[in-house]
Amino acid sequence: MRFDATTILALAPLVAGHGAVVSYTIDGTVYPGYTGFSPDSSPDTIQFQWPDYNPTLEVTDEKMRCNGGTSAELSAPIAAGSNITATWGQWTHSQGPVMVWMFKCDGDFGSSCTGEGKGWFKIDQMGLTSGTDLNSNNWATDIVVKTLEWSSKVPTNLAPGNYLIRHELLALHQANTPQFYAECAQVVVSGSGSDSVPSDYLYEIPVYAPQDDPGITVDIYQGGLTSYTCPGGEVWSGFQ
Ligand SMILES: *[C@@H]1O[C@H](CO)[C@@H](O)[C@H](O)[C@H]1NC(C)=O
Ligand SMILES: [Cu+2]
Repeated sequence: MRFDATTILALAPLVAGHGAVVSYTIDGTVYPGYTGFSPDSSPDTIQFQWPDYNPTLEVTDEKMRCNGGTSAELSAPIAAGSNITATWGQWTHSQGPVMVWMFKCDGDFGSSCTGEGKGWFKIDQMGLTSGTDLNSNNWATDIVVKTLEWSSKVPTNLAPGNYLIRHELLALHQANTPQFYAECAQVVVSGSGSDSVPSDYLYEIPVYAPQDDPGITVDIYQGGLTSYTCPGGEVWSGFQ
């Protein structure tokens, strides 16, 4: 294929503006993620493959769960109580929350653990980082703009087992046009914890909140708003 201007224009939507998690760091070890756009030559990773890093716009879209990926070949060990740091290849939107979710597999990874069912729970989230002004850069996603990273603690008392971990950025820079970006990876949690999450804190993805949830359909420019609540509930306070 000849690379002419038309080809470049056709590829441009894939590389402009948005972003995806491209690696994970756990206890100093870097686990490369899916590199995208080259499935045939991509090495095995702990991350679900994804077809593009365009935004997901509707809460009911299947891509909400893991950006279209279904499973990965590898998994990474993590001790309960350790942090996992996700790294994005690029990210440019400074308004919106970061939410990190996990899902306990019944057994093995692969086709028996695709994240279907009411099993997703949050381990970490942040909306505004400070102040009360939604029309500002005081948002968790601005930390990702500046560092291309987000670090989260896997709860110390989380029961050991195979888990999916899902990093979600929700970009709110276009009024009433939310953009979701989510990727998933496979981790094996070790430890002696016994916490399983109360069912009130478990969600199905999709759909963890209605499209008209005020945390999703919000005009950050309208004025008068002084607080922001992430959609999909709180991190369970019983976690340690
Ligand atoms: C570990 O993750 C927590 C959030 O769960 C964060 O507050 C803390 O800063 C992280 N620690 C490091 C060393 O990144
Ligand atoms: Cu974008």
